[in-house]
Amino acid sequence: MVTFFSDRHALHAPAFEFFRGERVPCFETPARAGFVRDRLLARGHALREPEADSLQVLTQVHTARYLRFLAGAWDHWVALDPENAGRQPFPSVWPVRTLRSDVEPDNFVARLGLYSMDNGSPLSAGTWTAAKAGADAAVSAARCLGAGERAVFCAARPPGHHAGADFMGGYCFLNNAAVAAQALVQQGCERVAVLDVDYHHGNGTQSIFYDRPDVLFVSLHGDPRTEYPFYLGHADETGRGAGEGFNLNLPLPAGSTVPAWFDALEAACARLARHGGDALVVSLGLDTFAGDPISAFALQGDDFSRLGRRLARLGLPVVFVLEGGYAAAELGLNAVNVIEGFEQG
Ligand code: SP5
Ligand code: ZN
Repeated sequence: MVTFFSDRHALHAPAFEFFRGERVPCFETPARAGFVRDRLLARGHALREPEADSLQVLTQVHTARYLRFLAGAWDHWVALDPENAGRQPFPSVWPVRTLRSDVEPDNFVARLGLYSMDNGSPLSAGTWTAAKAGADAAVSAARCLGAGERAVFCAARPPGHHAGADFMGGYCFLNNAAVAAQALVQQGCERVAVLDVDYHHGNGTQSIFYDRPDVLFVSLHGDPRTEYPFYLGHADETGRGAGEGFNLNLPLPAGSTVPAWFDALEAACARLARHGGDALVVSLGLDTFAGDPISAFALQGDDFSRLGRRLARLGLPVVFVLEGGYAAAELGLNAVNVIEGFEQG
C-alpha cells in the first residue's frame, strides 16, 4: 500500500506528561513511528515523503488564530525566558463556562489554555513542523485517491483526532483525518465518511463536521462516561442542522470483549454502506490492542487483520490515518496487519 512517512515526526518529542500529579514519560513517543516504519519496510511496503503543502486545507479545518498560535507557540514560549528551551509549556487556566474565549489574551499561558482542551498535550520545539508533516501526508493521500489509488496509509504522528477547529488535546495538534476528508471534498468527492476506530472518541473530528451532511462521522470507542475525552462521544450525538443524522457514536464499556467490538464495527459498517459516498477516511487508532497501557479493549494481532479485511469489503477508496496506540513495540505489527488485511480483503 502507498504509505506516506516523514522523518519530521521526530521533531515532536516532549519528554513527559502528568499522571496523578506525577511527571511520567510520554506515552506518545517518536519510537512509535519508528516501530511502524521498521515493520512496513520489513514487509516490503515502500515509504513516500509527503509532497503536498496542506496549508490551504488546514485553513478550512482549523481557525486562522489557532494555526497562527500553534505555528509560533514554541518561539513565544522561549521568548519569555531562554531557559524555557529546556522546559515544556503546559496550560494552567481555561475559558470554561461564563469565561470569554473570543478575546485572545496577550499572556502566553493564557493563550495556551484558550487553545487546549487538557493539560495532556505537551508541546516541544518541533511540534508545529511534525504536525504539519502529518497534515501534508493527509493531503498527499487524498490526492493519491484522486489519481485512482485504492488505499493509502499516513504513518504520521503526533495523532490528530482530538484536535478541534481551534484547540489541541489528547496528544493531538492538527486533525489529520479531518484534513484528509476536507481535501477529498475539495477535490470533488461529494460524500465522504470518516470511521474512527481509536479507543478514544474522536471529539475533534466529530465537532469539525458536526453541522455538515457531506462528511459522515462514525466512531466506536470507550464510553466517555469513564474514558477520555469524557465530554463528548455519547450515542445521542447525531449531528446538528444540515448535519443531523450524519454523526454516529457507538460507545462501548471499558473492558468490552472482542466479539462486542466487532458487533459495533458491523453497525458502523452498515451506516457507512447506507451513506455510500466516494471515499472513506479511517482514523486508525491501535490503542484497542489488549496490551495497550492506557486503554481497555482486548483486540489481538489477528483482530487487526480482520478489521482490515472487513473495511476492504466496503468497496470504498480509503485513506488510513494513524492515531493512537501506545504498546509501541507491537504498534508496527498491528498497523501492518490492518494494511495487509485490507489488501487481501
Ligand atoms: C490519540 C489518543 O489516543 N489520545 C489519547 C489521549 C489520552 N489522554 C489521557 C491519558 C490518561 C492516561 N491514563 C492512564 C490510565 C491508566 N490506567
Ligand atoms: Zn486513543
